[in-house]
Amino acid sequence: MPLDRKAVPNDLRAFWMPFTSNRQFKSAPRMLVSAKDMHYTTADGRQILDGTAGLWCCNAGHCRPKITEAVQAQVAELDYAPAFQMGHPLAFELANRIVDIAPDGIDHVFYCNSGSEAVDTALKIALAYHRARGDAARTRLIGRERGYHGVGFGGISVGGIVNNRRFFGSLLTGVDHLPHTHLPENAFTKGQPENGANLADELERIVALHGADTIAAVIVEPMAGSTGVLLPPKGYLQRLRDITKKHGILLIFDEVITGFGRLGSPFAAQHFGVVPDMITCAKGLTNGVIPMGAVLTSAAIHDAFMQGPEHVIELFHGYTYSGNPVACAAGIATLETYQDEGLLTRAAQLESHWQEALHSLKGLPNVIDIRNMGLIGAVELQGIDGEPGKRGFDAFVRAYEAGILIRVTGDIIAMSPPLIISEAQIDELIGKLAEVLKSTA
Ligand code: PXG
Ligand code: PLP
Repeated sequence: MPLDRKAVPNDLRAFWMPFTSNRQFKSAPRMLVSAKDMHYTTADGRQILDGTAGLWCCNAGHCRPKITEAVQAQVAELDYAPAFQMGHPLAFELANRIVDIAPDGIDHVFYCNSGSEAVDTALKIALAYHRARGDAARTRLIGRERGYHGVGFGGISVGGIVNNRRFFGSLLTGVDHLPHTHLPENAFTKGQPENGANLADELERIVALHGADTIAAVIVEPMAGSTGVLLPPKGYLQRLRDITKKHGILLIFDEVITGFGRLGSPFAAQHFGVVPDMITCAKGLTNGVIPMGAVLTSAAIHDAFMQGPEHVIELFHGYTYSGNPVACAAGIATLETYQDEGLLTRAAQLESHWQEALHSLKGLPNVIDIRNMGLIGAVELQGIDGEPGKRGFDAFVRAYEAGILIRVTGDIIAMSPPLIISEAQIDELIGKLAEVLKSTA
């Protein structure tokens, strides 16, 4: 008998769900069974407008034919090839295509399987790079408060989220943090905030404390998505670049969310006109269809490793699934879809409509801030005293019932729809959210 994919399981116990309130979910499941373009279909047959591109990853929308067909063909042609000491053509082709759309000065691609792995890979490359150049004392890593860099030990160490410190022990040593850039005086700013570029100068303080010659790298999200859409003040990223360069410190942009068109350029680095030494990416690289991440590096970093006897492995790092053929096929078809449909710059065209729609929510009950950039938006709600996250979570559940998918981080609603969204669908998304906010007052 063919598998009935629409059948809803009646035993939900075995699957321990990630970043989920498992008991709440299992008491009232939100089950998705199919997807097409801008919509999910639920197990009870409802259409849900996707306001989050899955988890910030389906930038071209869902079940796009070119990607589906490429994956189907590849899995039947070459399912897997060993990643170490062996190669297959698609891995090279995809790397070249990524470099083609990357900022000038970014020339090499190291594959992994997720954003978390990309972050840990980039941190390891930074340490090994300095060592390869005879600068082995540079071992410190600098992150930022409220940074999210995935769930590996490296990523949670440079990240700035209290729950990771509370639950998972002492983490990596030799890590310090910049202050976050989220200032109350920037509330309700449309687009990039004016105040706060000077927060980058805190790096000078950290350098003065530890000594530049002990610091390997600074890692930041050019725009912090996961902890509630925290925007970089005007001039901030340029200042970080200037200070890192002055002190020989590598700058890593974690573009797991901002990569692949989210801000209206292929990468945020291009949008802000600031080129880091490394970029981490994942998510939109394969439109979320097959897990894949990557670290993009400058030639200077890559070339520093290419020395010594030729049979020796230059970088002692890699994953069983680095450059998996099916993931590469998905990546190539994804980049073609982005290019065919102009999606890597479409957010720039939609930005003003998106911004005005979003800011029309100002004045609704409990709305204390609205932030936007590219095709990303956040609506911050006043938390309920003694029950942080409750108002946000209620809004999320009601939104799902109303037919829209949003994300919440505590009491902050975040949205990042597929880049194929129409202006009418933006109006529908924001209109339904307005009704939800009125009803959760
Ligand atoms: N870095 C950044 C900047 C991210 O946003 C990761 C690393 C980790 O990627 P993986 O593929 O290991 O999850 C992320 C992931 C949300 C949300 O709704 C954000 C992420 C993942 C899931 C949900 O804010 N960001
Ligand atoms: N654990 C064991 C026992 C392994 O043999 C391997 C890989 O061979 C790994 C972990 C790492 O797995 P991956 O390469 O998929 O990250």
